[in-house]
This record gives sequence, structure tokens and C-alpha cells, in this order.
Amino acid sequence: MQAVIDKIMEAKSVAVLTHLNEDPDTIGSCFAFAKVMRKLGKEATVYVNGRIESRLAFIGDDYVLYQEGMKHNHDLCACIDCGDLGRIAERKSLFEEINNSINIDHHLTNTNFADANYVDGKAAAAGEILYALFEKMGIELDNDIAKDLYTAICSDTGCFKYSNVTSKTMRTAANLLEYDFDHAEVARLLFDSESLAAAKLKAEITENIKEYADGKIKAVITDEKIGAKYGMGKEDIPNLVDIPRRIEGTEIAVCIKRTNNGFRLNLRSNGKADVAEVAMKFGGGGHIKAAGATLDFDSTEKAERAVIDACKRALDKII
Ligand SMILES: [Mn+2]
Repeated sequence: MQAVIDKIMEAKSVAVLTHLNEDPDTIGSCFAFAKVMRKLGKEATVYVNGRIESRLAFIGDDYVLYQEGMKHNHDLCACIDCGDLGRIAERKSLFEEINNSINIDHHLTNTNFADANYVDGKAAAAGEILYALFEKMGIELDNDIAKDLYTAICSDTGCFKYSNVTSKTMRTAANLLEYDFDHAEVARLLFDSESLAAAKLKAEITENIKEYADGKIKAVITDEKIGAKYGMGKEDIPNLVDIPRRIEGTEIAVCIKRTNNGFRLNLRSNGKADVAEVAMKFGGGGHIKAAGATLDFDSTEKAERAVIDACKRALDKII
């Protein structure tokens, strides 16, 4: 952790990078980090890879689309919640140009790609790690920063119900609740609110769930163009892998989504199967119970067969 703190203290202007396909953990954590940098008298800009889904606008809009260009002459690049360089995607040139980097993350498969790395695979969220980092640095938070960190942790723990929650996660959340923000509203906006279009899209996906291995593997196979059918941008498509994950009997939930340049794979494990290992076979990574990869196949059928076979092997390992 000290090497990361040293780099932060030396920096004058920080480029803060989310992972692509931004989720509330990476956004909340990056905003909190940028706000703390400014508290320390530094310049900080959050660069996102693509447009953030409109559902998450409540977290804030304190970011720059990388495509709009670099805002400052940064001397440090901070990657937060990114397991590997691929997650930085189009912003790799910014990372290379700055040539001085830190990596703060909680993915077990993190490749320690930066000049200084603070990776804690036991942390439930990047937000939990940042809380520990700020505490070590003696930084006083404010209501706004506390809300960002709470949002990050609340999201990555499924509202404190996934197995990644530890007593430390709960203590961190409890400390954050000492600040003044509407935590019930954060949870409602993250978990109990969706557009009618999203609900209808999910109904179509539910209708088409596929089953393998006696229903232990359930998959949804779709195309990011499905968003347009319901009047939404591709970034507004809800988290589809949760649909098969919630169905009785599912050990591994799979979502394969065709994109402009291949397929995006998302995996969830309800039992003991290690889906990080499955994702790594395809050059991706993540956590034992939640992982993902970008697939390079020339047809949906081939992608489906390869992924389902890998999932079956992961199931065989635990029986
Ligand atoms: Mn995360």
C-alpha cells in the first residue's frame, strides 16, 4: 500500500480510470478518489471508456469521455477496479503516455500491471479498499465522498448479501453511515428501480433462457442490439446474467452477448464452481463467483458451445 501512497503524494495531476462497461463500484470509487485528490490540492479528472448508463446518473456526472480528449497534463494514472490492462480498453494510450501508474483493485485475477499496485482480493469492492487507503493516509472524508464509497460497496455486494461480504465490509459500511447521506435511496436506486423498457427487455430474456447439465447451467444468449428494440442504448441494457442466476437449481449462470467486436461473456456461480477459472480460459478474469471475458468467435453457436463446455468442466471439478 505504501508504494501507492507515495505515488499519490508525489502527483500533481491525476487521471483516474474506470474499467470499461462502467458499474457503480468503479464509478463511485473513481469519483471518491478524484474528490480526495482535489482535497489534497491536486488536479484530478475521471476518464470513462464509454457512456455511463442513464440509470446510474444519480451517482454523479463528474467524468470525461476519453474520446473527448485529455484535459490536463497528468503525471499519474490511477486505475481503479480494473483487473487487467484490457479493462482500460481505449484509454491505454493515455496510460502509456503518462507512464506512471497505480492500480487499486479487488479482483483475484489482477495482473499487477501498474508501477505500484494495491490489490486486495478479499475486499468486496474497490470502494472498500479505498476506504482503508484513505484511513491509512489520514484523510477526512465528507458526506459526498462517503456516499460514493457506500454506493460502490453496496453495488458490488448485491446490497450486502453476496458471499464477498466480510465483517470488514460491514464495519466499513457502518463507518460510512456515520456521514449524512440517504443510504436507503442509494439502495433503492441500485436495486429496486428500473425503467419499464428494461423490465420488458428482461421479460424477453427470461422467455429464452437455455438449460444445460440438468438445469445446473442456465444461459441467456443475446445481442447488444436488443437494446434498440426497447428504445435504449447498449449501455442501458440491464445486467442480464442475474436473470438465470436467480432461477432455482442454477449452479452457473451464463450471459453471452454479441457486440460490435465479438462477444461479451458474463458468468455467475451460485455454488462451488469457480467461474473465474472459466473466464480465464477465454482471456478474461474476475472473482470465483462472478467473472467475465471478451470472446473472439465467428459465430454465436461456436461461442455458446465453447463456454458451455468450459462450464460443464468447472461443474465436474466440484462433483
Ligand atoms: Mn468492483
